[in-house]
Amino acid sequence: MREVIYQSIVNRKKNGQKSFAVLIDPDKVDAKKIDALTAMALQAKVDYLLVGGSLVISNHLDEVVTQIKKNCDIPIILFPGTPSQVSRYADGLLYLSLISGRNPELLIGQHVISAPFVKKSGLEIISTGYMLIDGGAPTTVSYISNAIPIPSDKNEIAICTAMAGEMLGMKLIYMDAGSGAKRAVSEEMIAAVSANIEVPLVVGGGIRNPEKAYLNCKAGADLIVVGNAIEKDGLLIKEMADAVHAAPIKALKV
Ligand code: 1GP
Repeated sequence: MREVIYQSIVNRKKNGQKSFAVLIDPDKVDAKKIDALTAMALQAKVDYLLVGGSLVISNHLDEVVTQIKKNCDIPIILFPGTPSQVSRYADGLLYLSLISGRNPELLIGQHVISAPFVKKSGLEIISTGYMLIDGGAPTTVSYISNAIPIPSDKNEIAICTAMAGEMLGMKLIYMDAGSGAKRAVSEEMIAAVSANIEVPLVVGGGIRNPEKAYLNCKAGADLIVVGNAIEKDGLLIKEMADAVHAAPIKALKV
């Protein structure tokens, strides 16, 4: 199986470079908006574009992906909230298992049903241990997943969950406070988890300013994902990307 995107994430981590991804929700964009977003993303040297949402209502995922492709060569990684969110026009797909929850459907059930379809897509599949962290209020993903997020101050639970995910063979660990979270994942929790795993650590949910993106990287995040804040203010793309790319290599020791 291809590992181009994954290897690029790993290599960037090895070289001490932090990565920045913009999350595009297909429900919230049209062709004009995509053109503007991709132009800004190229200019800001965004590393990856994630496409997906917990509840995609519109039925134009293929159009969104091809429209992005028309304008730019930034790798497109699907971040599916449901098994139907697969487009063969993308480059890769985060194959998410909600390891922080105890809902068997999201741990393995939906994967069994969608496996033949996902495999046939030809996309680079990146096995990802997805951990939902309490962000201060219910988010779409916490409601839809019917799973209790990890309490935001329970660093030990987060550490053990991430370690288990890594030992089960997951190639990325993604800590998410949920899109539009009131409170982003704390730097303390990021540092604690990052000190205990070797695979790249993705962090997202409720990151609203470049300072927080920078501090998350300094604490040990390898890939920062921002959606909402950028939907509200496109100019943040460059500031966020610069902050992430300027972050130091060494994780804080806890
Ligand atoms: C959500 O991590 C992503 O799954 C991004 O969250 O939209 O709050 O930036 P925001």
